[in-house]
Amino acid sequence: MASVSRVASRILVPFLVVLGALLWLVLGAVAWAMQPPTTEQLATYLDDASLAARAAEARSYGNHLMRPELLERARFKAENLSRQNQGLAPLDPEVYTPPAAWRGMPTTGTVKVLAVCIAFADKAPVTPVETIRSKLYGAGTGSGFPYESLSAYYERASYGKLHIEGEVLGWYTTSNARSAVTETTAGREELIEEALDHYDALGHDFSQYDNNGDGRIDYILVYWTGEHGAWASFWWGYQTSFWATSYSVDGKRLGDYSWQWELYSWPSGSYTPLVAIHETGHALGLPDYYDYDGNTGPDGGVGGLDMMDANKGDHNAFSKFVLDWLTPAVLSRGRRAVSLAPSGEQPEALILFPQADGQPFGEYFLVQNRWRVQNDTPLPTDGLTVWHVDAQTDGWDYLFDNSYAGHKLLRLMEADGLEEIEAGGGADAGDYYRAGSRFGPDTAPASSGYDGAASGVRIDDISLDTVATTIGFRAEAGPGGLPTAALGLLLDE
Ligand SMILES: [Ca+2]
Ligand SMILES: [Ca+2]
Ligand SMILES: [Ca+2]
Ligand SMILES: [Ca+2]
Ligand SMILES: [Zn+2]
Repeated sequence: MASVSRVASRILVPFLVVLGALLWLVLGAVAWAMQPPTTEQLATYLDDASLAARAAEARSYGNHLMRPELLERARFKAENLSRQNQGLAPLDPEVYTPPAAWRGMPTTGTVKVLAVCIAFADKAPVTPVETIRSKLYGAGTGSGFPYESLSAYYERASYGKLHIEGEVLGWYTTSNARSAVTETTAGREELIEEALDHYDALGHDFSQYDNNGDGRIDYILVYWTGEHGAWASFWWGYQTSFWATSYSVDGKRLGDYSWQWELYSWPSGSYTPLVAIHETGHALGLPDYYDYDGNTGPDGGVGGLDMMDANKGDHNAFSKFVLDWLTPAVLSRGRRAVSLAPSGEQPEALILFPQADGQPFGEYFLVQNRWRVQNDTPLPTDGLTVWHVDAQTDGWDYLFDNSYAGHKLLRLMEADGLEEIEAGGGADAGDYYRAGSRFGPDTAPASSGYDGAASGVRIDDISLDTVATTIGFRAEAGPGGLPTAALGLLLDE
């Protein structure tokens, strides 16, 4: 009994702290992808000792891992950055083209996604379909910026590279009570197929949602009415893929889909696209950056400071790099004056890449200007965020993730030196590098690699231009790096 509660409290405490951080959220703590448990649910699961099994269920969905296709693409791009840095010709694009079967929703261009709204004989919907359509693909209803609309958010996040369009089908109401649905993967898929067959019979063209032409519909958002169930249970919110290969509609099989409530507190509340914005991040291939399990691996995720952590602000520059929305400048050797525009507005970031000569897709520091503009408007302050990325792979997956690995794939360096996130706490304004802050071998935290060796990376002389919203600073990369060449855009000396 004592050991059960000790294990449980090691899981519980970080979750509670993260839930506290969620109080930042405009729309409440109800909107993660594998949506996290509430404090009330945690108390129940501690009482009945079911928490570990539920955490295992959450892990089984795999939402904490990056899509392999993004991985391959990111590795290819990082290697080319390294080659560019050395004055070498770029690699043949064919060399690293991932298998077609790995492809998911395209990350650039015009992409059509489908939302299907399913109601039950005993659970009537509350939200008009027109409202959902406007908040997914239109201008929203004027409130909730920057989460007013799925497509508007991604238009900003991608600097106009990703245009999300689509359709909402609904409400389709089943002839039976919701309790007639079999609460298994097969039962879930049969329900979705029933709704799709209904609209197919009415003449809807589903082939338009196979944007990449691989024979599978890229991404469907499934909304359902009624009360939510227990955390990580059937009637909860998560993202997964179709198992059934026998089903097709208009010649297309089904691919990824997210499964979520119409309203968390159904029949109360009002619909928001915030969950859809996070889930679409998964459909694009991004992982969750929050910590699923305070009992294993590193703690604290990115402290809530990301759309793929606590549904907060913009996607970070690492995510945007792997999604092809920005290409960072790279400084591998020497000391340079750098000026960065806000990453909420301009596709700019800087990689301090001390291992560019040895492991081009290894470990590095990534710097971006997080001025409170566009999707970053809700963040706590203006300044630089510095990420410690360890994107080494085993040829298939990243070796590191933010839940279970030996250290994080993506770690926010805390300028205040308090290491609160690593203790399961939240990110805050103190974690931004602003005028007077420094980052280097002699600061806390230091710019060491995960092996403990000095990287030679320094950031200092930071100044914020409140008119231009740019941030100037001096950056220094390790002495062992390679010369920086042909990257004059951000590096002015
Ligand atoms: Ca059809
Ligand atoms: Ca497809
Ligand atoms: Ca963990
Ligand atoms: Ca801190
Ligand atoms: Zn998620």
